Amino acid sequence: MERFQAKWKPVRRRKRDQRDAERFQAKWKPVRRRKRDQENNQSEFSLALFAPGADVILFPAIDLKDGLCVRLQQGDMTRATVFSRDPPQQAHMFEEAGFEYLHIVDLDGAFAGRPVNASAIERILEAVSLAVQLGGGIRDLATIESWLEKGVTRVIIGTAAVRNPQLVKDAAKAFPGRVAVGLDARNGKVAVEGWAETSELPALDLAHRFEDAGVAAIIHTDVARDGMLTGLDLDASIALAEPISTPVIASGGLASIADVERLLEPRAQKLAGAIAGRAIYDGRLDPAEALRLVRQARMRVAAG
Ligand code: AMZ
Repeated sequence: MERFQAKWKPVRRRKRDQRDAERFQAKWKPVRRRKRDQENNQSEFSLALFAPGADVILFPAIDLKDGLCVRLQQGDMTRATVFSRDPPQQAHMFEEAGFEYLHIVDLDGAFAGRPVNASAIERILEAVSLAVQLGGGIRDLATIESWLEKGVTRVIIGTAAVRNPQLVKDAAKAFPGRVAVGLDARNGKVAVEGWAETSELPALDLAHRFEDAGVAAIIHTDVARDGMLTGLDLDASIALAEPISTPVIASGGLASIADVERLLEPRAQKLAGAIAGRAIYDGRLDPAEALRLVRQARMRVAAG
């Protein structure tokens, strides 16, 4: 940790100077973006969203390939369907539909090991005031810090959580509540590098690895189901969530309102939410109906 601080302090100071300069420009920032920045800076914001049992969040997904919104099948870049050529407009539609938290993946970034669709992501951040979690190609602290400063609510670390677990621990400590782990499972093992590779690491081991690190959430994706509309594998996500205290978000295969109903059943109460992709884009899941169920469930929890 000391070495980490020594290495990162000067960068932080530089960033702070930069931030001071930016304050002068703050009044020129679009109102929407300022609202989200404020919320992100209230450190309890994302933590409160994940108080156990208090909330379930349905995240609409925007996966970016070559600057466009696509859905893949099982993470295969050769099986991509373009659903929108205008990512900010897509994000705006999700905001208008009533979603509160976007899930964005820089697919080219996940393969390249560095951000590739940064300009599309920055335009999304300017266009909406939704909270945003972002993954794909985030492999070092400088990239994490830079995205958080640009208004991303929390970053998702996938490959580096396997290859460089210390990064997750350092980042979670430096940015409490703002670091999530992407746990992409193929046959029980963790997939990395855009899912082009499968590591030897069992998914359950990765979940346990960060138990004390202060990670905000684990996003558990079943690679075989992703984009296939087969239904979520809630059993697997619940089994992963049961022995750990980190909130788990289920992903991969969400197909219809039935998945949302099952997510809200008492047996799934350890789950903090789910990601919806293709089902929204091709009209199988009506956002209004899904969000109504989520809100009803919240009111039930609030009423005790
Ligand atoms: O669909 C894919 N091929 C894919 C995908 N959706 N590959 C990676 N990802 C997502 C993970 C996680 O959110 O689900 O990218 C993120 C991990 O990126 P990285 O660069 O940290 O491994």
